[in-house]
Amino acid sequence: MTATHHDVREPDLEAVFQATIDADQRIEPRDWMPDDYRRTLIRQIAQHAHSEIIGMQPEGNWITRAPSLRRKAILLAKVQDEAGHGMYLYAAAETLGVDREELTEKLISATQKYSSIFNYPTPSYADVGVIGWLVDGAAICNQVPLCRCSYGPYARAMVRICKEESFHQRQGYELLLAMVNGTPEQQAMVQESVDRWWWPSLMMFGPADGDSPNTQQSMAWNIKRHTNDELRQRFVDMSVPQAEALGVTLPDPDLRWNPERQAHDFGEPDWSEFTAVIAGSGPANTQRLAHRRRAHENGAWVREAAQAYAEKHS
Ligand code: BYC
Repeated sequence: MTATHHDVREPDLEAVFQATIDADQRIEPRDWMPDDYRRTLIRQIAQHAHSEIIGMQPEGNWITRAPSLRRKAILLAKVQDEAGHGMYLYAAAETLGVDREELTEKLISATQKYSSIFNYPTPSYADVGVIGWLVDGAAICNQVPLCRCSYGPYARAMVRICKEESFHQRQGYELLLAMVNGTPEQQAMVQESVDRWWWPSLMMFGPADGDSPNTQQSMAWNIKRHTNDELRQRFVDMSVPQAEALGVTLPDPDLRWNPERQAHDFGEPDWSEFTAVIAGSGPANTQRLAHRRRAHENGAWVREAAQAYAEKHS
């Protein structure tokens, strides 16, 4: 049998890929990459994009009921940023050879995941502040290291996203500061909301390291730079002084400073809840996907018109 050009070149290409990773440099769309590297990135970037799009819903719930014009303008801007983040991320995924249409189909048919956190309801206006503080805070912890991800288009998208996420976190914290300095009812609303969001925020970092099938390989490829547990610890350590400044209690009786480790010890999230939520039976999974599906169907005429316009002008 004669070796094809492809067979001869493959070991060289793989060596070039590995040398690029070893030198901590970037892989770009036209570079050769192993199939599993491509698959892992498509999986993670698609999930990330879907999370941004589904993540518009919990807070979007409050746009029409924000208590002032100022709060409404801030919230509108934040939710629009999330749509933008979804777009940057779908565009990054498209450089790997998938298209957005196909990814959207996978989202609305529930064959690709999105973050567990967006399957919880937002019954209280304090949730807008707590999502900004804790959920966007956790997102920043997780996403800042992704700015150094080995895949160029993803890393570059993350730089912009992280800048905007910092604004999101500040707006949440500023809202909470106003509420904790308000009436006793407002203070109680903040505490009640923190009680609901603390544990789901810790779950955003994914399963414990021993139960995370993807971490090791993703770290070897410089896609992930830290393990799930490392980032969860960093988030807890960051949140404790912020909770103190707000005068709220984090709902974990095991949370305390450990001087030996120079870090906080904390309790174990309820992993059975996490598993149920990512399997589709969280409190708002059905509602979130139904809403997304409806929005997609209602937007069909816009996509058709845009397509017809593009064809006319091509
Ligand atoms: N929720 O081996 P593991 C945002 C899945 S957007 C659902 O540790 P990996 C924001 C995981 O996918 C927030 N699924 O996986 C937006 C895997 O399943 P598959 C989203 C989860 O990939 C709007 C399995 O469990 N952020 O912040 O190495 C408003 C085993 O896990 C979750 C990102 O997407 C979860 N929480 O690590 C406000 C960041 N955790 O795919 C805020 C980018 C795990 O094998 N993603 N799973 O079926 C990542 O950094 C990583 O993908 C993760 C998981 C750390 C999340």
